Amino acid sequence: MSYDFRLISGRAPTFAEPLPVGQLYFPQWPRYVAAMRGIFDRHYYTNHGPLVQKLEEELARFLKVKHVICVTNATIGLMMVADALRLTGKVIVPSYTFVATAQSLKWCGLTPVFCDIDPESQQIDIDAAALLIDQEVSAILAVNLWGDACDTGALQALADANGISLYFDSAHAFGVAIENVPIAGFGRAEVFSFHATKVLSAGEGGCVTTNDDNVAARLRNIRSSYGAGPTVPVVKTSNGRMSEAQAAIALMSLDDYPSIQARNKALFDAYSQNLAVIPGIRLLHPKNVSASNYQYATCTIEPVEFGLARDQLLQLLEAENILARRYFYPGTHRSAGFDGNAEAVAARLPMTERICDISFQLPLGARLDVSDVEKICALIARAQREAPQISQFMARDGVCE
Ligand code: T4K
Repeated sequence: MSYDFRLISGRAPTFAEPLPVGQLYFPQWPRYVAAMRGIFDRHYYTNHGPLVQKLEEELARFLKVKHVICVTNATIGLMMVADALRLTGKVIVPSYTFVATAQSLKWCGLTPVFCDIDPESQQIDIDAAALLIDQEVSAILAVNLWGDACDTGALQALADANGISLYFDSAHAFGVAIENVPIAGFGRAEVFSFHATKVLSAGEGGCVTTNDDNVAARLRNIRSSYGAGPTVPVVKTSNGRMSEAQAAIALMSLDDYPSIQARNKALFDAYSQNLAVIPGIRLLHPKNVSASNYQYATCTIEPVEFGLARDQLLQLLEAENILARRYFYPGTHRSAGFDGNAEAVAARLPMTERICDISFQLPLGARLDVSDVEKICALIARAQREAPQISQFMARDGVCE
C-alpha cells in the first residue's frame, strides 16, 4: 500500500521546518534595533523605566482599566495578586490550566481546590465551583482560556453571594472582550502573560490589571523591594520588575496587535472551514466573547468517530513536522506537587479527565499561512479516511501504544 504519511512512507516531511504551536510574532528587525538603541542611549535598563511607564499607560487605555502593573512574567503576577488580595486557606481553581496557576497559590501558602470544567468551552464549571465553597475558601481563581472567557457575571454573583474574592488568570485572553468590555477589569484583578508564545509578546513578561486603587498600590509595592510610588504596608516584597527591553518588545507588539489579530483570525477561519468536514474532529470556537485574539486552534477528537486516538494523530503530524500538542497534560491534579490524592480528586473532575485525553492544539501564528493550514487539514482528513490501515500499521510496528 502506498502511503502519504511520512511516518509510514518514510518520504520527506510535508513541512521542511518544524511548525510549533506557539509561534512568535516578532517586530521587524529595524524597529527592534531602534528600540534597543534607545535603551542603550538612555543608559536605563530596568526599575520602572520610561518604556515600562509608557507600556502601562498604553495598556490601561487599550484594556480600559484603571491600573496596569507590568511584571516579569504572569507566574509572578499571579503570586503577587494572591498576596495583595490577602487570601487565606483554600482557593478554588480549575485543574485544566497551566501548572503555574496552581503553583502561584502554593507559593503563597494557599491550598488549591481543583474544580472541573465545562466540556464545551473548557472554562471553569461554575456549578461545580459553587459545590466546592466552604468556610475555608477565600477566593475563586478562574482562568480565561483559549481567547475565550468564563461567564464572568455568573462567577462574580457566586463570589459575592459567598463573600469571597474573585480574580482571573487571563494569560490567554489579551485582546478578548465580553460584550465589548475588555477582559482586564473583571473580578478584583486579572493577570496577563506576555510570554513569547502569547498574542502580546515581551519575550517574557506580563501584567496585572485592576480597578481597585488599594490592590494596585499593594501590587506596586510587592513588585519591587524598592518599589515605585507611595509606600503602603505589604507583608512581603519580591522582584517582579519588568525590564526596559521587555517593555520595548511589548510596545511594538501592542502596535502590531490589530494586524496580528486579523492574521490569526484568517488562519482560525481556515482551520474552521477545513476541519468542519472531518468526522470526529471539533475546533473550539470562542463562544462567550464579542472579541477574541484567535491565538489558539484548540481541537477535540472523538477516537471512535475519527478512527484514531489523539496521541496517534499527534504522532502522524509530528512526523510531518507539525508539532501539534496536548498542551495542558496531565491535569494539574495529576502533576508533580499536586498529585498526592490524584485518584480521589480525579473522581470529581470527570470533564477535566476527558478533555485531557481528547484535546490538542494545532499550530497557529507567524510561521504559517492559510495554504499551510489547508495542508495540515488535508493530512488530518486523510488520517481519518485511512484510520483502520494506519491503526494496523501502528499496532504492528509498535509506533504508538
Ligand atoms: N496561566 C496560563 C493559563 C498559562 O498558559 C501560562 C503560561 C501562565 C499562566 C504563566 O505565564 P508565564 O509565567 O509563562 O508568563 C509555555 C510557556 O512557557 C508558558 O508561557 C505558557 N503558559 C505555557 C502553556 O507554555 P512551553 O514550555 O510550552 O513553551 P516553549 O517555550 O517550549 O515554547 C513552545 C513553542 O513555541 C516552542 O516549541 C517554539 C515556539 N517558540 C517558543 C519560544 C519561547 C518560539 O517560536 N519562539 C520562542 O521564543 O511553555
